[in-house]
Amino acid sequence: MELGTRKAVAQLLVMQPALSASGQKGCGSKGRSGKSSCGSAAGQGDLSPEIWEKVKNHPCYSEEAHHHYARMHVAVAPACNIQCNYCNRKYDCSNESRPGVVSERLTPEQAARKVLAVASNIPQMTVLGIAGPGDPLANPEKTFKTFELVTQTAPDIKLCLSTNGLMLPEYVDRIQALNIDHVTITINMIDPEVGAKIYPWIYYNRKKYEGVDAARILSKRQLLGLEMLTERGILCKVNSVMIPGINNHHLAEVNKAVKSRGAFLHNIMPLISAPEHGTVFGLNGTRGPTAQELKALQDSCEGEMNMMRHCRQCRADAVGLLGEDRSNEFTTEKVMEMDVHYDLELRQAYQEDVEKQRAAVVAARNEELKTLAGNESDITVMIAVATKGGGRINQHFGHAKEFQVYEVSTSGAKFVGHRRVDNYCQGGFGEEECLETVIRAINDCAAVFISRIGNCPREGLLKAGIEPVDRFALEYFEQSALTYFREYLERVRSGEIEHKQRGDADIRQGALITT
Ligand code: CLF
Ligand code: SF4
Repeated sequence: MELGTRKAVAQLLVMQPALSASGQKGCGSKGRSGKSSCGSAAGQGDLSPEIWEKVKNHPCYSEEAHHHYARMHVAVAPACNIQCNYCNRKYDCSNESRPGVVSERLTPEQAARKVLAVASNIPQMTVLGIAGPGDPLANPEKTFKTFELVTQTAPDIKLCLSTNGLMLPEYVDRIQALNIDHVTITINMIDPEVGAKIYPWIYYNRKKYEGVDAARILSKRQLLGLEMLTERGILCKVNSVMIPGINNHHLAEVNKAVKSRGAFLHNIMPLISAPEHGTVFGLNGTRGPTAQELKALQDSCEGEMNMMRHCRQCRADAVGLLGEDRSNEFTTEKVMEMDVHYDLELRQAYQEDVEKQRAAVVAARNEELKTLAGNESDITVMIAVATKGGGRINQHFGHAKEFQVYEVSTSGAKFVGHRRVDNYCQGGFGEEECLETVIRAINDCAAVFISRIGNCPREGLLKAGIEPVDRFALEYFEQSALTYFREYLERVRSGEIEHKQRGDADIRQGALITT
C-alpha cells in the first residue's frame, strides 16, 4: 500500500466509529447450498470459495459481516403491484424504520450520484440494495437503470434486489445479465387460504385479483421466480413476516418449500404493527410476536436451513451498518453539494484493514472457546450487548438504541437477534420510563455488556435480575461473552449463584431513530 493511501485509510478509520475501539460519541418487506454456516458467525465454514466470495462482505447474507460492512438502499421504486396488510407506504416519518417507509424518492441519476457519495464517505459500504419504497420489479426501468449506472461508476459494489416476487419470472434474465447476485423474495405463505388473510389484492397482467385467487397467483409466481434464480446460481434469500394467528404455524412449511427450491437463507422477521402506522394489521390489532415466540420459530426452522436473525427491517433509503441509519447525512440536497471522489484503491485498502480486524475478532473468539473445552453443561445464558460495530463492546448503556442479544452455551456464543429501545440518556439525563422499556426488551438476558453505565440504571437492572457488566469495555464481545459464561458456570457450581431460566422479552415496534 502506498504511503498516501495508508494515511487516507488511517484517517477514514478514525472517522468510522464502528471500527475504532475508542470511537465513543457524545450523549422493507421490506446455488443450492443446503445447510451451511453463513447465517452463523463461523466465517467461511463449509461454504464453497465461490459462495464465500459472494457473501463474505454482504451484511445481510453473513451475520459476521454485518458487524463490519454497511449497505445502502436507494428509493427509486415508488409503485407496488400488490397490497400487504402490514404496509402503508403513505406513512413517512424520519424516526420510523420499517420496510416501505422512505423520506425522498430518487431518479436513477440522483440515486447513482448518492451511491458514489456514500461510497466515498463510507468505505465499508459494500452493497447497494433496491428495496422500495414500493416493489422494484413493479418499477423495472428505474430499478435496472439505477443498477446499470452504478455498475459503470462503482464496479466493486455488490448489487442486491428485494421483491415481492410477482413479476420475478419476467426479469430473471435481466437480473442475471446485470450480475445482480443477491435477490430477496418476501414469501409469507404457500397456502392461498393463508395468503388471502395477508394480501387483499394483487394487480397482475392489467387485472386486479382479490382474496384466494390473488394469493394463489402470487405464490405460484414467487416459487417459480425462486426456482429460476437458483437454477442460474443467483443467491436467494427469502424474507417471511411472522404474523401470530395468521401464518406462525404455516412458516415451517414455507421454510421447507423454499429450501427445496434452493433458497440460501431464510429470514423470519416479526410483524411490525401499531395503530399509528395506519396498516390493516395495525388498525385491527393484529400483534407482532414476542422475542421468545420469534426465536422458537427460527430455532425450529434452523435444522432445515440457514436462518438470518440479524435483520433490522430497514427503510427503503437506509444507509450504514445494519444497526445504524445515516440516511440523514445523505439527503439529495447534501449529496448534490458534496465533493464526490470515488477512490477504488482507497476503498480496497480500507476493506483489507477491516478484514484484519475481523480476523482478530474470530481468532480471539476461537482462543476463548478452547477454555470452555471439557465443560459439560446444559445451561444456556442470554447476554445483551451495546455496540456500535467492529465486534466490540463500545457503547454506553445510556446511548444504546439497540442491544444485540447472544445465546451463550458450552458450544459458543450464537447471535439470536437485536432489540430496539429508546436510549436511556436523553439530553444528559436518565429517563426512568426508558429504563423500564429497556428492561422489558432484554428481560430474557442474564447480563448486559456495556462500555459504561450510571448508578441509577445499574441499580434498576440489578433489581430486575439483569447483571450490568462494564469490565469488558472496548473488548470483543463474543470473546467476552465466553469468558463471562465460563465464570458463570463456575459460580453456579460453587453455589455462589443459582441459574434461573429468565422470562420472555418484548420486541420493540418500529422506531430506529436516525443519527
Ligand atoms: Fe438491502 Fe435486503 Fe439487500 Fe440487505 S436489507 S435489499 S438483502 S442489502 Fe437486510 Fe435490511 Fe433485513 Fe433486508 S437488514 S430489511 S434483510
Ligand atoms: Fe408494501 Fe408492496 Fe412491499 Fe407489500 S410488497 S410491503 S404492499 S411495498
